[in-house]
Amino acid sequence: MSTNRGRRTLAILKPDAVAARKVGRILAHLEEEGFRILAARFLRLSEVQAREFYAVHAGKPFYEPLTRFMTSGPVLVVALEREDAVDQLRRVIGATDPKEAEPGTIRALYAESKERNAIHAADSDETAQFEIRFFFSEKDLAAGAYS
Ligand code: FUP
Repeated sequence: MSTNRGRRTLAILKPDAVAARKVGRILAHLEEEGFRILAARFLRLSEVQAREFYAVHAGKPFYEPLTRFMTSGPVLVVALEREDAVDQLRRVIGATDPKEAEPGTIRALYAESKERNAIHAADSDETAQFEIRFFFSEKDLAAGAYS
């Protein structure tokens, strides 16, 4: 299983976090929580990419503003590895709305609002597989393997 089910997940540091120069702090936070960076890409999502990436939300009232926001500036896409990666990353980022996020979580610390909430994280192993492959090739991931 080449994407190493269970041990890998995907995060996107969103345009608000990049614009506010929080990238270094967020990556440090992730590393301190035991995640290793397997692969990273700094890019600007096209509208087509954003719509496909968030296709699960198509038709919801926040879909258009969400895809507009996600294409509004550069993002840092990161493939991460640690034990129980998906659940652990969800814990570390906190609730969608930073007002409801546990103190000390990335969204509580760095997000501006529910709409501009600093970081995306895959929400299941299946989604993580899809999202990692959306951005990274097998070669990209192999390059980040330490052992
Ligand atoms: P999360 O998994 O916490 O990122 O949240 P969702 O998958 O429910 O939503 C994806 C993104 O859509 C959120 F990060 C922000 C945006 N969103 C809104 O703008 N308004 C909402 O009411 C819900 C989500």
